[in-house]
Amino acid sequence: MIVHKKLANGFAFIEIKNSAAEAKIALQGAHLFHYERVGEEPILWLSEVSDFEYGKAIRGGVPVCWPWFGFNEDKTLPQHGFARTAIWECVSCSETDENSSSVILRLTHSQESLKMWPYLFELDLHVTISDKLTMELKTTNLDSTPFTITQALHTYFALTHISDAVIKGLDKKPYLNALTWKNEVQEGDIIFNQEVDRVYQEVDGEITLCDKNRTLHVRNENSSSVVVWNPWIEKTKRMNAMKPNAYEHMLCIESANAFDDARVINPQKSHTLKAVIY
Ligand code: TA6
Repeated sequence: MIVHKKLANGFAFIEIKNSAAEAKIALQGAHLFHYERVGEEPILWLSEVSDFEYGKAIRGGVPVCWPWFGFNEDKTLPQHGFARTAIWECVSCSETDENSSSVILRLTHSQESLKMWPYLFELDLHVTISDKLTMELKTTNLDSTPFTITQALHTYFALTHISDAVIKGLDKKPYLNALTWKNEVQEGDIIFNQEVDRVYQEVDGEITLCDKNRTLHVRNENSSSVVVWNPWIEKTKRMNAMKPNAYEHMLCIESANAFDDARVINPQKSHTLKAVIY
């Protein structure tokens, strides 16, 4: 079942249900904000105090950071780009079988986007909902000149408690510590007892998130960078749409093309960032 719905304030989203899982995707930002496999707790974290109104990014789920990750050189432009607060169009909905549903949402250049980023583009997010969550973010250059993007599928995972969380698969990987702007190297598994904001590079394998009652895997394609973020106590207090204890129950593992992993896209060519969560 794939149904188009609206909240009382007109905020539009798509609700997907099949025999394997259910999901919800807002047209604003093509923002997947709910994914839950039958018989399990939700896999994506969603703030209890998230906004659901046009112009404000949903806090949680999978924000689409595009066409830049982090801050733009022009600091008047929104952090993590403009795609996540733009209104996308649903161009395809299909139910492959009783256990798998697929939607494609599209964003193309507009007068508004050209003021912030002077290129002609088509951006598609293809989401497949089954016992796996597959997201493919495809950028096509419709312009006559190459452009460079950085991007991320900024996935917020739901946790039983941050003290139980362990990330495996990044051992010995170099990372930029966004708290100190120093380059470091990961030693062993990642555990959490403080704010963590790291951009890992040279990532070429699967990442495993071990929680108390569940182990999840993230497999990326056409990406060699992964961002790991937990705001911990003090930064959570500074974040909008997060309750003070939110950091205890969320952890971001972001499938990215960020920093050194920026991608140049030539005219009429495409690049697809793919993430599979299972
Ligand atoms: O990906 C980590 C990060 O860049 C953090 O530094 C924090 O800013 C987070 O993204 C959330 O950013 P947002 O713009 O969604 O508030």
